[in-house]
Amino acid sequence: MILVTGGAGFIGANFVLQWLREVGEPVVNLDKLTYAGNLGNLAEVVDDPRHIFVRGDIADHRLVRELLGQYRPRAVVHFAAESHVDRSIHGPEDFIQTNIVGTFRLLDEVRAYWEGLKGAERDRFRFLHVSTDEVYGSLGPADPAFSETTPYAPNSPYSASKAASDHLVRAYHHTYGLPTLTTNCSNNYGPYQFPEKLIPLMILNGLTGQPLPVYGDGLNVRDWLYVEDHCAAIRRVLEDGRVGETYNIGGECEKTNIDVVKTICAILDELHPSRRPHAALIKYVQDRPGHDRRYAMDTRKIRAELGWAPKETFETGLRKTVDWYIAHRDWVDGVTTGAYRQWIEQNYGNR
Ligand code: NAD
Ligand code: TDX
Repeated sequence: MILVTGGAGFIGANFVLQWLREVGEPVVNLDKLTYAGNLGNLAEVVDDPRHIFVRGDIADHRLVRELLGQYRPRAVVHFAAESHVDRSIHGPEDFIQTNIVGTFRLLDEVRAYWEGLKGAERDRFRFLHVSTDEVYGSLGPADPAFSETTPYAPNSPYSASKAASDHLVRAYHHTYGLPTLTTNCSNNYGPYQFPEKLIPLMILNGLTGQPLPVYGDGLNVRDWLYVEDHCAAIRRVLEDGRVGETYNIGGECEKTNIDVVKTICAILDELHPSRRPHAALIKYVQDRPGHDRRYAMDTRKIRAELGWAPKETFETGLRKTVDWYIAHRDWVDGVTTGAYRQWIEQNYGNR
């Protein structure tokens, strides 16, 4: 049994689905179902007895203690977070509460649980913390990619809150010996991503003929990774990563935002032709405050130590993603009309 937090979100849900398909070990999935959590992401496993869903907050000491005591997981994989940079600029409070206070409370309960384990159970226990490349700050055009020893320099309330959570995880290892692992990953894309993030927003706006808002000059650079490749990397780190270490994960696939948007437009022109080319919808808009210019990940450590490498290229992954959004109109409608939210409140509102 493993305990996953945030497993109804984009990456967490992809992880749970891949885990049940390829590993098969049961999962307890603790998720608060914020606006970003969607049980529709887990429809495939709704009747699967290996998946136990619990609606709740990682900051709820008592609930976390109960779940650890009841299910006795051999590992905790921690995805739960507020994840959107723009939201963190407009309202940082939730980011501090979940990403910092929530991670702290979770760590504290996990520490007490781990300290109570004995022998082999205690030796094999792991706490894996899922984090981001944004903690390292912003690169200039000629700077080398971020490595695991790049100093932290977060620039947004989101990245500052993730950096704080990374430091807490580090401290729990160094101070209490908790067997932690931290992964820092670049920008993900793929199925089930909430359409506030660049790629699904552009796909859905393109499909419905709405403007494609590109921030600033469109030349900010991100390093893109298909979500299934990220999930596979997390599994490798969980199984064979060295305790106390951090591992950078990324596609080594740097693209300017405008390139990404134009590539999406070209795929849409082919798969969903319209009267005018989709690129005519591109609209340059006001820049994000404090917008980091460039992220790039040096992934030599995970490749050399754990033999991980991405399977998808940007071209194959992006095409699959556009296909997925076109083929899953029900999911898209649920997310865009708020129907899934109503369903969650009806089914989970009182728990
Ligand atoms: P997401 O916003 O899609 O999902 C977050 C999930 O966490 C949601 O299901 C939400 O309901 C849940 N959650 C939020 N607050 C909670 C709380 N207090 N208690 C329990 N559950 C809570 O995020 P994502 O894009 O899937 O990101 C998952 C993790 O990966 C995050 O930690 C994020 O920082 C990290 N990450 C994301 C990316 C990316 O490109 N999306 C890249 C690198 C790292
Ligand atoms: O409408 C848009 N127009 C635009 O130009 C949006 C939503 C974004 N952008 C730009 C901003 C970024 O340079 O596209 C780039 C990607 O933006 P986001 O999808 O918001 O991602 P980013 O800010 O890079 O952060 C993401 O990657 C790292 C995730 O949201 C984080 O959770 C993760 O840690």
